[in-house]
Amino acid sequence: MIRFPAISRNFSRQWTTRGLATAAGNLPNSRSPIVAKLKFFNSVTGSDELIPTYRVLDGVGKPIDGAELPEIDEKLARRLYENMQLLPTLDNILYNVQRQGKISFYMTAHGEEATIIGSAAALASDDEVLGQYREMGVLLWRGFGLDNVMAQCFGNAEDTSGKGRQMPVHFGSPKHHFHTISSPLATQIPQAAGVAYALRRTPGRSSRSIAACYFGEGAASEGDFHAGLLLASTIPSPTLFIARNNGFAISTPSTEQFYGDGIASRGPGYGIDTIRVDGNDVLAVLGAIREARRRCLDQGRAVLVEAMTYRVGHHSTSDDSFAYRARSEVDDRKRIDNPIARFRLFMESQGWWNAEEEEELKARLKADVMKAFKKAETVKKGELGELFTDVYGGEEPWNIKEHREELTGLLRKYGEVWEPWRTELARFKNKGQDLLKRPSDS
Ligand SMILES: Cc1ncc(C[n+]2csc(CCOP(=O)(O)OP(=O)(O)O)c2C)c(N)n1
Ligand SMILES: [Mg+2]
Repeated sequence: MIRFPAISRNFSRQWTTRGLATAAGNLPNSRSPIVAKLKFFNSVTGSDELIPTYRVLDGVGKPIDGAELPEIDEKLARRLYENMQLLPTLDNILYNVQRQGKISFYMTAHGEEATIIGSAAALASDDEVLGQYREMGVLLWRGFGLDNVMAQCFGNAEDTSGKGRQMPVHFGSPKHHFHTISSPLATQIPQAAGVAYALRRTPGRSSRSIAACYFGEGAASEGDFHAGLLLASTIPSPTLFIARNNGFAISTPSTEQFYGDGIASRGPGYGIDTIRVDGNDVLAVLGAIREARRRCLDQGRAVLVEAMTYRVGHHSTSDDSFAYRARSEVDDRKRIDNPIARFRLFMESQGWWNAEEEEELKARLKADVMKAFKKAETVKKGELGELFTDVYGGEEPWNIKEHREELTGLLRKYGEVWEPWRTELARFKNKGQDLLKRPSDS
């Protein structure tokens, strides 16, 4: 039997009716109906209109006319709100901690709290998550905890993500089904299609778990984006692609990243169910991701969600975004459709929140973050020799051995006698003695 591409499947029902079978002609690889008009198209809506954006709340937290509110009770609403508020609390403190030189790097999620927390809440806690780097909120939602966040950012001996060997915010936690972040953009996209395929083939997880893959609209310019979507579409797997369209890839505005209708327009090209959602409306994100997840499992196929948001913060601590965008634009975006303020107004309208609770929450979150920060600051880095472990499985290769021996030699030469080395070594557990005490390599 000839298998036709998924994109033609809308016609397959009509194919069975005699009249359309003739109208479809005898094309070699498609059931595309035959027309006599010379008509080009450049829109996936079929009406030359932009893909619409699904929204539930207006800018001041009131359900819009005809809005389909996702099922939510007071307890879940509070949890959503507290987690959304935790992100800027952590971001503000860690951003400043980087400025003080205590950690080397940081990335905030300012402006994207609803996209991150709304989607985290819609996933099952053991769905596999492959993030880009701005999705720390998903880990926090799953109970990773502030101490683990701090340990990773400080790269200290308690860092369970990578023993202090990764840049800050490159979290990973098998326990929380959160795959380790890697800096090269978009690598997680084809990996997610593979993870979802593995889930499909794993008894006990098949039809129960999905792979959720986050990426920015900038990363979607990489070839890996197309490879990943094609893979998930042709070798079907429950992969939920979540594009955070926050308007920028560092200094490149989204207007310069694509000419088509955003990222969503690409989904139907791969035969993938797609929706565009207001990423600053946590209820819209919750509803859209829940339905997207249901479809992933129901059909065993990929789904694409494009969340429209705005990166309020600088790209990272290495960036000054006012070099390429106006301060006034950012100030406007902080006010318009602010994801946190908007949801707070909704909560208040339901009688689920008030000014007193707001004050108490902010004070509590700040105290919690400060406590974790102060603790992490005092913990030493792991043993220096850990630098060379876990890189490869099996026997240690010659190049790693050579590096370790070179460092050991330098330690012998400078470790005690040169002040910068003494100071640096004092930050490590055992001050590098683990390397010096190793039995001779040769
Ligand atoms: C393959 C690759 N190219 C370039 C970079 C440098 N880089 C890091 S983040 C970034 C911007 C990504 O933008 P986007 O995907 O929209 O995510 P956002 O930062 O907006 O969340 C770039 C170009 C990289 N890390 N990897
Ligand atoms: Mg972006």
